[in-house]
Amino acid sequence: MDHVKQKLIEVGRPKAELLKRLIREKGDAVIQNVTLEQVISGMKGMVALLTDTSKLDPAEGIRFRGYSIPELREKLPKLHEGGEPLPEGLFYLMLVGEIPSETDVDFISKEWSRRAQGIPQHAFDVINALPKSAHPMIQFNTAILAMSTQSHFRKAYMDGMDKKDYWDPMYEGVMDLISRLPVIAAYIYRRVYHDEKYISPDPNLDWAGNLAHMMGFESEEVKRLMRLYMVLHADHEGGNVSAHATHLVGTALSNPYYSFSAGMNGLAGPLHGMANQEVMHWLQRLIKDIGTETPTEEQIREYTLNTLEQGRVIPGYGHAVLRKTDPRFTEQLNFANKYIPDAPLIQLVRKIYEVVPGILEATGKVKNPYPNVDAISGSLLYSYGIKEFGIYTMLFGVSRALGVLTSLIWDRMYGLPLERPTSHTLDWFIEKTDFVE
Ligand code: CMX
Repeated sequence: MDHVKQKLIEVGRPKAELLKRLIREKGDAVIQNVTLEQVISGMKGMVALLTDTSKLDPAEGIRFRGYSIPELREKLPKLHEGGEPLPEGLFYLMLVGEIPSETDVDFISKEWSRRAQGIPQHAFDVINALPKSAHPMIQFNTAILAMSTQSHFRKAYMDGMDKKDYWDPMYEGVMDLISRLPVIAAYIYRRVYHDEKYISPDPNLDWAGNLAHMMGFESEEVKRLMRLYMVLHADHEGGNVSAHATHLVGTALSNPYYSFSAGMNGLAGPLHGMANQEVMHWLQRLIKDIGTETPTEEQIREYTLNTLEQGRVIPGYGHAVLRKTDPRFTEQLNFANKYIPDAPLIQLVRKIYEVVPGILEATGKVKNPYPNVDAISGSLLYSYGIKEFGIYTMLFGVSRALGVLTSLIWDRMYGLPLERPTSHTLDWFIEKTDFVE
């Protein structure tokens, strides 16, 4: 058994016992009252899930196992002095709750590199069967489902495995799946945008560096950007659409491929991960309509108001939980300010940041007028030469696997049951609230 798995057992078994005791002794404790508005407005703020990997504070932003993003950038192992942390280290942290050593990170890098070689040929065949014009998220998700023929979990279930051991084949499947996503994503990228000129993985590279390499970007700068991107998008507690969908489907004991695929279908929505592509369309139209890459604040104001008047949202702004600027936006802006301060799109992003929050605030209804992670991520990728917007959500998906699949292992470690909330008709809500029509 590998040492990461061994560590997971040491940490996981006592916690699973603790949870059982907690339910036994405190199962009838009331933890929250729920209002009608909460139910109907997307269950915002309703406590409904157990997720250990990360926690989102509305005012402070995300913490991964208690560590803020600046703390992660300081403490997680890096390949180079002053470089970005390796996503492998964040995965370890989310999985076992401790900052990994360089040896741990090196082990995961090598393990993922080894497992990535096992992608079945039919995963590539199903991608090739789709038209190149199919959105990369369609191709990505189709390949994810196709790879589920190799599910350890399904096999172990059919073999009659004891349910307290479900986490084990889940771990194996998750390690396989995460290892293979960069290969699949790079394959789709090269297929759609680079005449099917594929680049083989380099077993000596780290997970994110290898993704950049297989996409055709050899510079250390792009690899550094890819490490940052993969760390920043990895997890955002349990209630966001991609995490919640992955978890929900997993509670039916669906294998990690089915579960993650559900999450990726959610990520492909424009209010969630696809917002990074929407932002680029919005910026592109803004530049075209105004006729310059350097519009004035007044021109941005007018353009923004015009978008709102058409009943559309300003992509990259707002959040269901956060009530301040997303620290993932700030980290990316800091990165851009350090390495590419004069890039035209970065200058535009900065200017928009000065104008849009005031306008959204003035509507009186937008609860968070500030930018989220998607307001800058595409501009950053674009400025480094990754200009094909269509793959931005897929890159988000590769990263999001780290968090949601780690949670899936923990769901089985905890033995969480089938999720099955109750629904009611409109008449029921009317009656329940003594509403007079
Ligand atoms: N532009 C215009 N209107 C916005 C807005 C924005 N950026 N953000 C919120 N609003 C509107 C909502 O549409 C809603 O309007 P109605 O009452 O007319 O329906 C109102 O303000 C209240 O919404 P809210 O409570 O502030 O926001 P929600 O929790 O309902 O939605 C989110 C959150 C992210 C879907 C929303 O802010 C949005 O649509 N933003 C733009 C899309 C985006 O950037 N999504 C990416 C989020 C991060 C991620 O998951 O990747």
